[in-house]
Amino acid sequence: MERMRRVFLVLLLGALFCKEVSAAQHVVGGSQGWVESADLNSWASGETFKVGDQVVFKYSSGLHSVVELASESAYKNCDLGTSVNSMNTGNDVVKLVKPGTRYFACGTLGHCGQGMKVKITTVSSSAPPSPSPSSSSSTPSTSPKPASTSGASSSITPFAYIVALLGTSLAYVFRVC
Ligand SMILES: [Cu+2]
Repeated sequence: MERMRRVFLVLLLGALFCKEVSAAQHVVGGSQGWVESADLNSWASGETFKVGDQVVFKYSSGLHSVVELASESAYKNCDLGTSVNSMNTGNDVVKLVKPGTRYFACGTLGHCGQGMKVKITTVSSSAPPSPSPSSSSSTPSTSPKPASTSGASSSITPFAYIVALLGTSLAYVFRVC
């Protein structure tokens, strides 16, 4: 029973991890949101944007907006005339569909010049942060913790078998998502 529970827990954690790896949501500015006072540069440099992730702009609709700019120079100069897209719902979701850099600024007069802009560089999602990309090395990486917490040493062999099975299924899960 105890063993089944552990297996279930690991699978559950695997599924949660899988979900996080496959699509993360990045709220621009963190808890502050899309506002002039947020340090958006620092926020962006602390995030890793991957293909499939979403960027969410949260703000008071009417006070701000989101304008996507076409180029680095437009971004630098706050040239809002080059906008390729604009949003103003206050909860705008942008999906990152391919690697590359995208430029966003606030459309309210003067806000971009005050620093209300952010550059999002998306990287390919083909390299997950998992330390074990191959299924053969994923088995030992998942086994030490459960094996060491197992009380009876006589149960290690069947338990190792379960862990091996688990490793394989986890590898399968990761490949699927
Ligand atoms: Cu603004």
